[in-house]
Amino acid sequence: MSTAAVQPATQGVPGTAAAGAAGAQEGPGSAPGRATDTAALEGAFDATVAADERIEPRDWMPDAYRSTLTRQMAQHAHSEIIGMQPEANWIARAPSLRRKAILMAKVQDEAGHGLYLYSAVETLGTGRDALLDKLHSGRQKYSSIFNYPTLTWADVGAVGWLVDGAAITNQVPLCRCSYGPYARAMIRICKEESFHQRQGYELLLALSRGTEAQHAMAQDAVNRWWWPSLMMFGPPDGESAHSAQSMAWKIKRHSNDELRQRFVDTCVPQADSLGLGLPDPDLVWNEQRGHYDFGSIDWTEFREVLAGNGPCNEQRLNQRRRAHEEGTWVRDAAAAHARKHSTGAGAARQEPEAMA
Ligand code: BYC
Repeated sequence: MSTAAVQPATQGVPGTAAAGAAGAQEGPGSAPGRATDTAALEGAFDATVAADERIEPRDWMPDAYRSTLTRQMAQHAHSEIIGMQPEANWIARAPSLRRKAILMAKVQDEAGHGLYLYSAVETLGTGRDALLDKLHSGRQKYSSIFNYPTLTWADVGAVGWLVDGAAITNQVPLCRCSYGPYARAMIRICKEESFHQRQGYELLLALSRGTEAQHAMAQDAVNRWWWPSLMMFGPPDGESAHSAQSMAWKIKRHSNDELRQRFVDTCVPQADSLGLGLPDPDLVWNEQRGHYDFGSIDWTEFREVLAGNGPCNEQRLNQRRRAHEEGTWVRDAAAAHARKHSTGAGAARQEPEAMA
């Protein structure tokens, strides 16, 4: 999609809920008329959200809704793209052709997820160049999890099982997000994430049932990835700046702590089946709550990673900037090709038709 073609769509268009409300305008330009217009637009927006229908790009939406979505979706897109790096680290060293083919497909899927999401953010009026600029200059975040290193082959399994597992837990509810393009992108992404999670689980199972050294390697990877995976869900509810409003707008359907608990409850029996332990002595079933209790998360570590001081923050951003620079010729070539087809050869081909 051309970034230049995308403008913030702040006006309702015919056939949408917000446009219906805009149709109820009073005298154009008059102050009381403007106030009524805004109230009607807000009413239509609120009604759409309350009815569990989708807000679409050309519908009127509050500025804060637009900027919250732009922030979350952009950071989600950045996470997918940066998230290619830790696993790509192992493509050339995968232990078999089968494992290499699977890992390449997974990393390519992540590039695809980033692209669906960047396209979805563009429908809110911010172009891809501006989004990438914010990532490269550190003004927008990406998921904390990708600032940890993949030290052994077993880490590829742990990332698939735990990181993709956490991502699915977070993203399945996003398929019902109130913003249509995000919800639709998430449906497709979640299908692919399920494959990713299963490949990680299957890889870890093979190692766990392998030699003693392979089992130990799998356990070590799970020990290192468990706590950072729990941090993926964001700060505790009491410290989550955006949750309350995002839930009221039905962007988020569950709080950070609810999803974290759901993830823990899912993982414990899976770890048992894998024959691997989880590195938390406080992990215990609580009959009364109907959930597992778990130990406290090191939020100082989380904040440090967000502040840029994780083990790989610098490496990840430098690699991303380098990849962007090295891809300049590809973007230039694609733009030249698009220009040629909109003005030159393409236009010439259309002439006879136009004359007919
Ligand atoms: N890492 O008020 P809160 C994948 C920030 S990739 C970094 O709770 P919110 C995969 C948060 O942004 C999947 N930052 O925020 C790819 C906010 O800061 P700003 C990635 C975090 O938005 C490749 C501040 O902390 N998934 O699956 O209501 C290979 C306060 O937080 C994190 C998504 O992006 C974090 N973990 O809730 C394998 C899902 N947590 O923006 C796998 C979509 C919080 O004000 N995103 N922050 O500067 C979401 O669901 C929500 O944005 C979050 C946070 C749950 C992450």
